[in-house]
Amino acid sequence: MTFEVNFDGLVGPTHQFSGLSEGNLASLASRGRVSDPRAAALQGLSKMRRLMRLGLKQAVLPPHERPDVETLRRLGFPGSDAAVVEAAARADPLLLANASSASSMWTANAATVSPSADCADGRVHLTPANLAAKLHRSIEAGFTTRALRTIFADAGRFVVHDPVPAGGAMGDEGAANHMRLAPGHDAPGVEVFVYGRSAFESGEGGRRFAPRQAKEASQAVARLHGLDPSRALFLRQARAAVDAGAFHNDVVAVANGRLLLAHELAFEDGAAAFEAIARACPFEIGFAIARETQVPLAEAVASYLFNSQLVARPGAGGAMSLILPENVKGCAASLAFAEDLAASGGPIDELVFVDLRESMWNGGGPACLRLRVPLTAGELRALGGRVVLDEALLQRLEEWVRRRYRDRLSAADLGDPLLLEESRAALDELTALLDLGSIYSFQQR
Ligand code: SUG
Repeated sequence: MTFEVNFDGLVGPTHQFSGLSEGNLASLASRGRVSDPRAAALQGLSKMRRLMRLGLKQAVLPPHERPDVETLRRLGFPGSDAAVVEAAARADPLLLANASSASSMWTANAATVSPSADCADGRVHLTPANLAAKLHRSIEAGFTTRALRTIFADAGRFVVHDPVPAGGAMGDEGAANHMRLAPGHDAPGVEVFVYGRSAFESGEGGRRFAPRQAKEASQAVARLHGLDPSRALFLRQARAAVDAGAFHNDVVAVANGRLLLAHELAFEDGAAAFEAIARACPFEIGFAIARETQVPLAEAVASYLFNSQLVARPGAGGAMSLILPENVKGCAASLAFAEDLAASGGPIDELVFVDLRESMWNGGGPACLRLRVPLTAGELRALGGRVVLDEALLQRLEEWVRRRYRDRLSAADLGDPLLLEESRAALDELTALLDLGSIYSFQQR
């Protein structure tokens, strides 16, 4: 028995809107908006409950400590922790915003995961993303590696690699640019890596936005995981998609089992890319492709239609649910496409809408918030900590959020040393709830 376990990122107490992600239209449009971290965290937990009620295994990854005092120290702000935060707020509020982002909630960017069925040594391989393209995200790699090594600690079953080297244009954005097609979670699959460009190419003038994922980083991950080269495919993201705001491939495509759901303009090679995927799969697969005439790319990016979670409900004979953001309801063409899909007699027979507005305003939909990890029953039992949710733990987490999180945060609040204190107190309590030990640096001093 193999399960799809979704590891969602718990939204951290400093969730806010600083417009940090060039190329991510929602992030830029939300700059300066007042955030509600408490609502953001509860919206995330509510999505987790929906997935659990569909019969899926649901787990969490802990938020990172923010503001990240260690990073601010490396940037030259001295003194006590409170002094560091205050000095950064005075000298460079944008740097402080970068060091305060709660972006670790988007765990589709935490790592790339290959299940044991795909890997030469029969273990589950995880490579934390270096997230080199954005300062506020690049500082996630260290703690993500630590958290994954705490949870996937059993070396007989799991390998957590180091992130691939950053620098130059060697960006790796993790599972958001990775899809897996397979006859089942337990069967060997075909892993599709989607990159924006080579790290070493030049002559990229005229682009609106720079792509984040390097081909060489994707290839390194496939090598590290010991994938069969005949079952790993590397496809280039369409420049038109990146320029339209698809900063990750999961904004325009999602796969599950034998089904790929995508926009026709997702890949640079157009129809040839879909043919290459079909050829690479030694099993039958189905495509649900939205044509530009049906759902224009700009609308797909605005609705986040393809940033849905596509999941097979356990015990439902392969029937799948599509977990969509509420935004889709406001976009007629996207909604019609999804409704047609669910009525077509294909594997998707249910649409589930979730309200994730706080995350969505930063460009994070249902699929961004989760890292999919297919695990056998034995692997599931071997996880460290207490991160797989049941209703009781979910309720404890909701109660913790209600008690510990602010419901209002603006840029000016980030310089408040009390926010750092409150966040640490919240995270300290969380490590006990999740039985993670003292994983945060502030707990180790
Ligand atoms: O990296 N937004 C994230 C959203 C990540 C979405 N993930 C996937 N598509 N898988 C990003 O652009 C915005 C933060 C800010 O602007 O404050 C941000 O980082």
